[in-house]
Amino acid sequence: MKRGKFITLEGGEGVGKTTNLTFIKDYLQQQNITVTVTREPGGTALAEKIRHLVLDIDGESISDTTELLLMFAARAQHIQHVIEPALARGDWVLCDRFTDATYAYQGGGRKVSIATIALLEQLVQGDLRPDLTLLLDAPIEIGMERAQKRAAFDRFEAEKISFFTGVRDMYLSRAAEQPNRIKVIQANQPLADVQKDILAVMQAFMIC
Ligand code: T5A
Repeated sequence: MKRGKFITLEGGEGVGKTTNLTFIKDYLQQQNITVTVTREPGGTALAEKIRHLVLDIDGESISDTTELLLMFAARAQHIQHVIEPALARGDWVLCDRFTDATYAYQGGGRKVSIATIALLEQLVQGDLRPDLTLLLDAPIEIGMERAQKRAAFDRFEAEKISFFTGVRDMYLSRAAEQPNRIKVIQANQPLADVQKDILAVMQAFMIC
């Protein structure tokens, strides 16, 4: 069985990852590809419990190290129980956030050392890296405005603008370093235009 491809969606708060995940899933299914759709933190029962702990705005305060380890604990479980089995049986895995989010939020936002994140990435993932990452990028205020309309803020969304500036800068600097894998999509356009750009990236990826 040919191993599947691993595609991730990334970006700041409210940029449209969840909305466009469905669009990409539909496109892949039209190409007769079996798709496993999942998300981080989360994707298994245990990892979803960790998600609840890290997003809960009313829980006890969480240290930066605890937060980092919880993200990777959830990821280890997710890789073992969902991502690797799906790729091995030939599914394409479409994941709403992955380790680029850890570099952006814990590295760029919380200022945790990049070397520490890289160490945990190697420990938890071995050689597993996404084949393609779509980074939806929009000015912070636009994403926050959309997120605010949709639901009450979680523990990350309640952070200051300087935190999100660090997140966005880290995402964009990773995209500049890894242009073959990370494709930046301008997410502050009308949805139809965002999806036109996503489609162009997906079509180019399919013929590679
Ligand atoms: N996290 C995660 C870490 O800190 N470290 C990690 O390692 C990982 C994996 C997870 C949180 O955890 C943090 C990052 C996050 O803070 P989440 O739910 O995955 O949380 O992330 P959110 O960004 O909070 O997800 P949202 O659901 O808020 O945002 P989305 O998915 O980007 O946006 P979406 O699709 O829900 O759209 C938001 C609204 O905008 C509209 C949609 O209809 C919706 O109402 N919209 C548009 N409106 C106009 N024009 C467009 N082009 C639009 N696109 C979407």
